[in-house]
Amino acid sequence: MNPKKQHTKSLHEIAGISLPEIINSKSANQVQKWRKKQTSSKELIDGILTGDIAVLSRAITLIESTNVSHLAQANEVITACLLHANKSVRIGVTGVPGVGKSTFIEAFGKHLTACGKKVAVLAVDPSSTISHGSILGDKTRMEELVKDANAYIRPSASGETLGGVARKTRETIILCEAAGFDTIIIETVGVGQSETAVHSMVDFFLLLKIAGAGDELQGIKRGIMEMADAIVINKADGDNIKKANLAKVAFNRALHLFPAKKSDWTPTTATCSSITGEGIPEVWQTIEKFLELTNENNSFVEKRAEQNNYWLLETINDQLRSHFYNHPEIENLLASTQKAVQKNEISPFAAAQKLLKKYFKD
Ligand SMILES: Nc1nc2c(ncn2[C@@H]2O[C@H](COP(=O)(O)OP(=O)(O)OP(=O)(O)O)[C@@H](O)[C@H]2O)c(=O)[nH]1
Ligand SMILES: [Mg+2]
Repeated sequence: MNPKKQHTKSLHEIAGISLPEIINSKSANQVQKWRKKQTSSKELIDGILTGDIAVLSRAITLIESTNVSHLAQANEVITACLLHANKSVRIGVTGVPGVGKSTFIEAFGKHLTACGKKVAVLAVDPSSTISHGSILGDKTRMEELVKDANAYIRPSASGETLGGVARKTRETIILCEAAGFDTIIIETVGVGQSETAVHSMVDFFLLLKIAGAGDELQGIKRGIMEMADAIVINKADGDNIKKANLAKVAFNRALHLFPAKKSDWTPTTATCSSITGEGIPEVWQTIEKFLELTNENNSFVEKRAEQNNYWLLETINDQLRSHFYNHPEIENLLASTQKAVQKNEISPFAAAQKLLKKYFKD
């Protein structure tokens, strides 16, 4: 800072409460500025709407916070952003660990930004809810996309429950859309309940597979295939191309056995290589066709409305459940009641009734 300016400034300081010399006034100013930013919803909202990535990240951190005092502000920001969201396509990418989801998203994301799109990549990672880690490692798999000015990558939120993590991701989608991202990609690992959660927050659900030894249909959960709008066989490169094409035919045949989708969309199958980039533009063409159809027959907006309703009920269920289990008296009684039920001293129904009565009385 200009010493002269500093001198003048100090003239206005009230004697006795000036900053100790040991504090660097520049960093003190920065901290003050940052604190101020943290508390102002307006600044967060304005920053998001102008596409300021640093502000967007700060707002997402606020959403992810478990501090109850942040909840009201988070809700204020989300509500303001809602008006500006929804002008996007949300794509879910799932598949077993190692199938190449992150590598695919890197290639696909680069293709999209080259087409002039703004891409946000989020994740719902059930393992991070347990380990409290996040799939930060993915950022290293998305080396190119991380550097892309038109892409934003946010690792999975950690949390107590999948429901909680999913809710945060859904709210993060809204903020990203308000910040001008028109394509939202959500990666989730193909195990457990996370697919259902992701399926209910995206417009298009993409299942990644790799070719096996002709037994690809085995071990694949019916529910996941039923959710898929497209099955893409990844790693169709080198010696794998022939096997990938065979797998594609097998999946295509299997897909026809499922009932037609509400949207009238017929799920497609394709092959691609996330390493060579072969087949990647075609995946986007498929999604464009999907958007054309679902916008024409209105199923796009209908599905989003249904999803909103689903998340309303999900959130209520989630919060009621956690309020019940975190109730101090219930916490105390639950263990002894469980023991009594196990020993057949009381029926599960009668025991549940007793606990619920206790809960509702308080
Ligand atoms: N040959 C080939 N290898 C690929 C392709 N896509 C991904 N891989 C490799 O497969 C491995 C796993 O890829 P990831 O992108 O990390 O897979 P993932 O599905 O995101 O894995 P998780 O996040 O652990 O669930 C990496 O070594 C990639 O280099 C591809 O199209 N062709
Ligand atoms: Mg990954």
